[in-house]
Amino acid sequence: MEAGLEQLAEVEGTTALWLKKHRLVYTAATRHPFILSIRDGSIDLNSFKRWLGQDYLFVRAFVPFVSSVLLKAYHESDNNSDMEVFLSGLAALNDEIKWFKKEASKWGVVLSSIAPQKVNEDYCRFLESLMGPNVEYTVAITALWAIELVYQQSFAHCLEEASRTPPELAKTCQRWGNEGFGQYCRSLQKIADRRLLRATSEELKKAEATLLRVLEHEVEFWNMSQG
Ligand code: HMH
Repeated sequence: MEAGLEQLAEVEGTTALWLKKHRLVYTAATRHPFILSIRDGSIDLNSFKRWLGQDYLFVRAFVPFVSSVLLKAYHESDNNSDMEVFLSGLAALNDEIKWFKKEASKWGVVLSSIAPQKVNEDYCRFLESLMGPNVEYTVAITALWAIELVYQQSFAHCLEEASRTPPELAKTCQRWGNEGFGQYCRSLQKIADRRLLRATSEELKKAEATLLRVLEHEVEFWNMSQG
């Protein structure tokens, strides 16, 4: 990294700098029309149901990805507490999968008969590409942080004072928009920033490119859900 940027990274954090640098795609991912339609109450419930079924499949692929990050932390991390952050993430995902099943039955969505759409398959394949032992811990934690951040920022937006989120979707928004999940995202960000400060320029390049790919996949996922 250049000298000036390096100092800025220490103060602000590399991840915050990257979000500023890539704010167009970041905003596209966190203020997507699908999310805005939840927020203003105009959401088409078929879109919501499509999102619900597809996201259940995504989360099933996301669990092994988070496990792979935990495994990397066990082998590579310079900080003991990283592993505990991922373990709490996995515990939350256990709860989340149960929630998806309950929510799906409430909406009459039959999870066992849902086929992944191509956009979802592409995203899951991308996750798989990040699971291998050849992918650095720093790159993987950057991806994990970004994936969680998009949902946290998106759904928190639907819970703000001025929002008109339909009551039957409030629980969904709280799942990712609640303060505890916000705290989890900040823990992930802190780990990512700590690692990025010590990363080689090669790793930095890979991590930044991975962040961009995540944001693009997230935009595509919302597009797919909206239909
Ligand atoms: C597509 N991105 C997608 N689904 C999720 N459940 C999350 C992020 C956050 O867990």
